[in-house]
Amino acid sequence: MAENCSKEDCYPEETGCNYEGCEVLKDCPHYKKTSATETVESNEEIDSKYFLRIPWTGNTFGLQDLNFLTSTSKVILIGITGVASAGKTTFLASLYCLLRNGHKIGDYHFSGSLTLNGWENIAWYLSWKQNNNIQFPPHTSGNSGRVPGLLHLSLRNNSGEKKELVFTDAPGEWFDSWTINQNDPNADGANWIHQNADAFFLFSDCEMLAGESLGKARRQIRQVSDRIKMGLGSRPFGLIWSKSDIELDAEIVEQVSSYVTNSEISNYSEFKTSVHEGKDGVFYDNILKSISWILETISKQVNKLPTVDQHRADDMFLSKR
Ligand SMILES: Nc1nc2c(ncn2[C@@H]2O[C@H](COP(=O)(O)OP(=O)(O)OP(=O)(O)O)[C@@H](O)[C@H]2O)c(=O)[nH]1
Ligand SMILES: [Mg+2]
Repeated sequence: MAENCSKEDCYPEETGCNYEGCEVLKDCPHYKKTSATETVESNEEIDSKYFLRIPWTGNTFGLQDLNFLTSTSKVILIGITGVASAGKTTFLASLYCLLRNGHKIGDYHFSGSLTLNGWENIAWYLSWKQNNNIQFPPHTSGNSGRVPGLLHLSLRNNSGEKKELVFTDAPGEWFDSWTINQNDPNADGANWIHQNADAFFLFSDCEMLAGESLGKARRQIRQVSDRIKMGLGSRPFGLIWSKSDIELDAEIVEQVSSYVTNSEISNYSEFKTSVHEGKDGVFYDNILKSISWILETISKQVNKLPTVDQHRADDMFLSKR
């Protein structure tokens, strides 16, 4: 239920009334009238006189919006996981800035997004430097419910093949709760990602691992990786060494990496990334390579067509035995 509608899957403030198609919300039988919504209602009335509602706001998707997309296209949902402050949102914002500057993911280039506002909201911070210091997006808020904010990207290659990607931008607290107790209501969002994602990135925070909270950071990464590996199947699982501009002891890298891979993972890879480009742009390259790796791995997983026996190769109409 969004805001003031009594229907669970209706988000009138975001996408318009889903059930009755009401343009003036106060006419809708499902819309709850509270004193706090009086102002919204009168604004709605004025708005509806002059403006038409459109379904796309360009904001970060919710579940209802995802339905619109998945009903028409095959979508690859990429679960971005990791504890609070691990660098998840900054990674997404950096990816968007790279695409905005014309960089490609393998041979795919940016061809649109239904959540441009959502991307711009997080990338905006990286786009401004104060005294030559990068500004970071704010902490992702934990009260956004059971489903994470979803950011959409359309990619296209030179042969015209299209890929629709959706990234989850979830608060780290969800994964903290998830590692402690899967049935905790605060872990609902993390469970949703685990069930629905086609691929995962786990963020391993070099800053935390290099600092005083090494023990805690290492434990948290291990715990989230254990959860992800449960029922992972052949879904790609990438370990992102986020904030790789901060040097990490080789021994710690080895400890974390060997723990994550202590049981077999069918599709596993690691990438060192950062909001800083690194030597010869290596960290930016790795952001793009990580997504490319997911696309390649998933596209290899299509079933091979069985060969059909032919009665006579020279006569296609006699192809049945
Ligand atoms: N040195 C360095 N610091 C970074 C980098 N990326 C993020 N940070 C720092 O880490 C903080 C947290 O980054 P976020 O991207 O908000 O982390 P998050 O995982 O989205 O955090 P939650 O939304 O709280 O779950 C930022 O405010 C920066 O201070 C990086 O590449 N290098
Ligand atoms: Mg965040």
